[in-house]
Amino acid sequence: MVVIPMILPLLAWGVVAVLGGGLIGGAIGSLFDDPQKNKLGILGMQKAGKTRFLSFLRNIPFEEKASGRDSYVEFRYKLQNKKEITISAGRDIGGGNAYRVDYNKILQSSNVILYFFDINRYLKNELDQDGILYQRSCNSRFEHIYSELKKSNKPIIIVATHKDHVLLSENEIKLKFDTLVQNANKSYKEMLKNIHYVNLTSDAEMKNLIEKIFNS
Ligand SMILES: Nc1nc2c(ncn2[C@@H]2O[C@H](COP(=O)(O)OP(=O)(O)O)[C@@H](O)[C@H]2O)c(=O)[nH]1
Ligand SMILES: [Mg+2]
Repeated sequence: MVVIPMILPLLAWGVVAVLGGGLIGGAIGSLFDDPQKNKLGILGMQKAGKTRFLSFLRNIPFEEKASGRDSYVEFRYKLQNKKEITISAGRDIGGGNAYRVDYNKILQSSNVILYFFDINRYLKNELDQDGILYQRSCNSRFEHIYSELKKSNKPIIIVATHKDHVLLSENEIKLKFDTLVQNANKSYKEMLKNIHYVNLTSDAEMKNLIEKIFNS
C-alpha cells in the first residue's frame, strides 16, 4: 500500500483523519483551494479559545463573550507564502452542553473539523461550565466526534489551548495527557495521538498554528 509514506509527514503536523480502526492523513492545505471543500467546523469546550482563533483568522478584533450561534460569512486568509485560502461561511457555536445538538450537523456539513479544549483545565480536571468534570465532558465530545468521523473519514485537528497556564514543559504536558488517554483505553485515542499544544494569546503561536493547519 502506498498509504504509509503519505501518512507520516501529515501526522507530524497533527492532522489525522479517522477511518475505521486506522489513520489516514488528508492534505488540509489543498482542501482550501477547492470551493466545495473549504468548510471549517469549529467545535470544542467552552472558553477553550474557539472564538479567539476564529477572530484571528478573520482578522477582526476578539471580543470576550460567550458565543451563542454566531454565523460568519465567507472570508479569506493570507498564508505566509502569500497563498490565500478561502473559508466558507459557518457558525461559531458555544462550547456548552446546550450546543451539543448542533454537533452532528456541523460534523456532516464541514470538510475539516477543528476541536479546541483547555489543556490546563483538562489536567486539573476542574468542573466545566455545566458542572461536569472537565475530562468527562471533553471525553464525551471526543467520543461523539470520533464515532461520527469514523463514518465519513474527514480530517480533524485537535488543539489543546492554554498551554501557558500549565506549569510544565510541553513534553511533560504531552506525557501527562497521553497517559490519561491511554489509561482510559477508549476507541477515540487514535484521534488524540498528534495534537497541537498552544497558547492562543501569543500571536506568534497563533500564526504558527494556522500555518501548520492550512499550509500543509
Ligand atoms: N492564557 C490563555 N488564554 C487563552 C488561550 N486561548 C484562549 N484564551 C482566553 O480564554 C478565554 C475564552 O476564549 P474564547 O475564544 O472566548 O473561548 P470559546 O468559548 O471557546 O469561544 C478568552 O479570555 C481568551 O483570551 C490560551 O491559549 N492561553
Ligand atoms: Mg466562543
